[in-house]
Amino acid sequence: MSFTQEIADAAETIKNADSVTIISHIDADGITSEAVLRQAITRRNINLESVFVRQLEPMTMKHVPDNDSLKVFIDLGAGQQNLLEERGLKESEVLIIDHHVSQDTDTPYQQVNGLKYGYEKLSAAGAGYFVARDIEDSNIDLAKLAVIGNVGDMMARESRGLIGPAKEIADDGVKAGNVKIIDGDLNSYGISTRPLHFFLSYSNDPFVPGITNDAEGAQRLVEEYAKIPLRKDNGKFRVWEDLKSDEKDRIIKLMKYHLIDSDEPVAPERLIAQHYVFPDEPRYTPLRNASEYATMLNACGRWVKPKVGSTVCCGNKKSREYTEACSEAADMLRHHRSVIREMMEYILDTGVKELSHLQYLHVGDRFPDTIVGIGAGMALSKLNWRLPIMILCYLPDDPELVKISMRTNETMVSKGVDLQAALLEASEAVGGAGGGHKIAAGAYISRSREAGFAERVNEILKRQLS
Ligand SMILES: [Mn+2]
Repeated sequence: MSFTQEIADAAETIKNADSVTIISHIDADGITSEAVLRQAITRRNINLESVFVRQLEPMTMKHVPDNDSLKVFIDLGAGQQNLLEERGLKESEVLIIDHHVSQDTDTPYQQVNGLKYGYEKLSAAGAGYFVARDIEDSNIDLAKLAVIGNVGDMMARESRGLIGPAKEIADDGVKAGNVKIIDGDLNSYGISTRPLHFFLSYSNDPFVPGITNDAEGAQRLVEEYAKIPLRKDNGKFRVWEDLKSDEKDRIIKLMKYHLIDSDEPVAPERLIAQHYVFPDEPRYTPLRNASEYATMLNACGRWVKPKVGSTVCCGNKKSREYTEACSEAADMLRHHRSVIREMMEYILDTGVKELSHLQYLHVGDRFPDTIVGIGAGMALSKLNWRLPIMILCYLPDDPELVKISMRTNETMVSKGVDLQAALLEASEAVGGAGGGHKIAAGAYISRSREAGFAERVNEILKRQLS
């Protein structure tokens, strides 16, 4: 079996189905996965129903309908095949499209998963896109959504651009005309919406002395040193996307000079990344580029309205439904940001506890567990970046569990920090479960095993850095 064969078989399975149920995850990758498949399936006039779940577990399995439709599990399912078996789902009624580690079960469910072919930087939306493209060549317009899913799942993060099959998808988007790849751009978030000086001052990985967390410093760099106007003719602040390429180059060059003042050497290439812009979306909105679009979808998911995100993704732009979904998604994004900011301020005001290789704080049940990881990442940019941050919180719907979220940065990853490995080891040792990426990871452990957990993780980080 090859990945190409898995994709072709999956396309065949879908084409032969009378009706399909998509079961997907509520984050940016899951929402774009659903939107890609939804369009590929409805374009063939196959009946379709979609279900979103926070995670696939015994409690949420009940949302999977009991009918004779083909159940397509996407962005989840590979690691929960025992649940599908327990539910009595037959091999013939299941298709899994996933990028998580697959579980061995007696029933050989049909699966598309790039992981076993070494494609670690391909998200579920990416795999789903290949299936959609196999169903019909004209589905290459859906590549744009898969780019958002890949970027949302941090597939571009380590290499500062999409690679391998995920890059092929971005190239399809260029062919389709709704994706523009911008090379050699600044590795920072908010190219379409953030006022220029804030955009630069939020840039924190790598930390740029005199610019990161210093909006005035960033403003001086733009106006005084680069001699670039901060505002447009109408008086509004410019955004990064407004800049001409020679203006961008001047700023990047100056940022590189600032890096010389770093406490320790930072490779200047770390400032550079590839961006994915969508020319068919309005300027100055989060819809305009992959990473801001992904944040908006994550906001929809985290405030439990994944279907609003999906409606935006499917982009029937003339419909009232679409317009309403866009404004609802924008509201969720605003709310999302304000709660995250509140949480970051709480972390900074309360103060973290520092261990030799870790800083941590328990926020109890003050904030929704779904945003704790992001708040941790933002707080880290204002704290000692050398110490990975760990935030513990309680879950509103499960009094037995503690959720752990960890964040670090590229510099620490390049020194050997691997949060996924650390949390996997530490949580398994206390009967919990963890996963994620080197730079960002999460875990669930029992409340009864909470004491001493930070010290346990600290020891592992110490070992990773030795
Ligand atoms: Mn995913």
